[in-house]
Order: sequence, then structure tokens, then C-alpha cells
Amino acid sequence: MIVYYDWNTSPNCLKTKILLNELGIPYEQRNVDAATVRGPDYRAKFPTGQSPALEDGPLRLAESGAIAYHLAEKHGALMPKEPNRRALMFQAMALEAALVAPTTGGQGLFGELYKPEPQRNLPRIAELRKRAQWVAEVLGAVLGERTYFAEEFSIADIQLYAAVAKSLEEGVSETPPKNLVAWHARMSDRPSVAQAREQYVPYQRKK
Ligand SMILES: N[C@@H](CCC(=O)N[C@@H](CS)C(=O)NCC(=O)O)C(=O)O
Repeated sequence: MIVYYDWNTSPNCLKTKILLNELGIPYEQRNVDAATVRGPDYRAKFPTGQSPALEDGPLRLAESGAIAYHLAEKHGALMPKEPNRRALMFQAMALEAALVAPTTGGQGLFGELYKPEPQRNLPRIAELRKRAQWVAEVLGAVLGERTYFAEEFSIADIQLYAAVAKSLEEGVSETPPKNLVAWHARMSDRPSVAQAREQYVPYQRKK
């Protein structure tokens, strides 16, 4: 059985939880925290020292995107078969890793905002906020009139959801594209997402 390492405050783990819910496959969950992922036992298995991570038989896998590709492929779900839709899925997966995560993730805006106030880099925060607005516009333009990023629901929507939800819900973009707001509402209504969010305890800003 798959062993899944979950950190309940992690938006990256939120993606994997949604994925597991959508696939409906059995797995054993091991809860981790900062001390676990930074410890030598965990790092010996997963050199990045990050969650989410997975053991699937002899396979040890970190990186939410790699986990998504692996499980979707293995279970023949959540990846369009039609080549153009599949290409749109790859594009959205790449945008998440190349644009969204570096802008808003732990190395980006939210990483900066979650530092104790005296350590925050205010000019960098201002720059990242502007960039986050631009990234939201790019995502809105890429999504266009579609219901989901690859026309049909896919791992790309799951991969983008955590950061987009956090940004929209925390008011990062002053004027987020309407179609992206509608996509977020559509995603939040999915039972897999609602259920994953029940176990998710987002980081709180430090004063
Ligand atoms: N690119 C990775 C990012 C994973 C990541 O940053 N995980 C954070 C939790 S959200 C983590 O485990 N950080 C390790 C630490 O804080 O020491 C992914 O998509 O899985």
C-alpha cells in the first residue's frame, strides 16, 4: 500500500490530498511536521527534506507534481488522452512550477509574509505582490473560456489550486480575473477539495 507523508499545514500537501481523494485509492498516511522533514531519517528517504512525499513499493517520491504524474498515470485517471488537451495540462503543470510556486510559495510571497514582522523584506513583498497580480492575469488568460485548464478536469487543476486559492482568499491580487475566481469556486465545490481542506490547517502569519 502507498505510504503518504502529510504535513497538515502544507499547501503542497493539500494538492496531494486532493489528488488522493479524487483517485479514491487506499493509502496509509503518516503525519509529519517541521522536525520530521528536517530530520536525518526523513532526509535519507527524501533528500529534499520536503513534504508531500510518497512510498509506493520500492519507489520513494517527493515533489507534488511528480507525485501527481505518477499516480495519475498509474491509475489511468486525471490526465486527458486527447493530445491538445494533454498539452494544455502539461502547460498548466509547467506554469505552476515555473511561475506560480516561485512567486507565491514558500520561497516567494507567502514565505516572506510568514516571517516574523521584523525580518520581512518589505520592498521584496511589494515586488512579489505585483508579480502575483501579473501571474493571476496570465492564469486567467491561459484558462480563457474553459471550465478547467485542460478543458476537462485534470491534475493541472489540482496542482494550481492550492496557491491560487491561497492568493485569492488572502486578497493578494486586487483585481483577480473573473474567470479565475469562478474556477476557484468551481474547484472549491468539488467534494475531493472540500474534504482535503477539512484536514488542512493553513500557516498563520507571525506578528
Ligand atoms: N516543490 C515542492 C515544494 C514542497 C515544499 O516546499 N514543501 C514544504 C511544505 S509546504 C516543506 O516541506 N518544507 C520543508 C521545511 O519547511 O523544512 C512540491 O511541489 O512538493
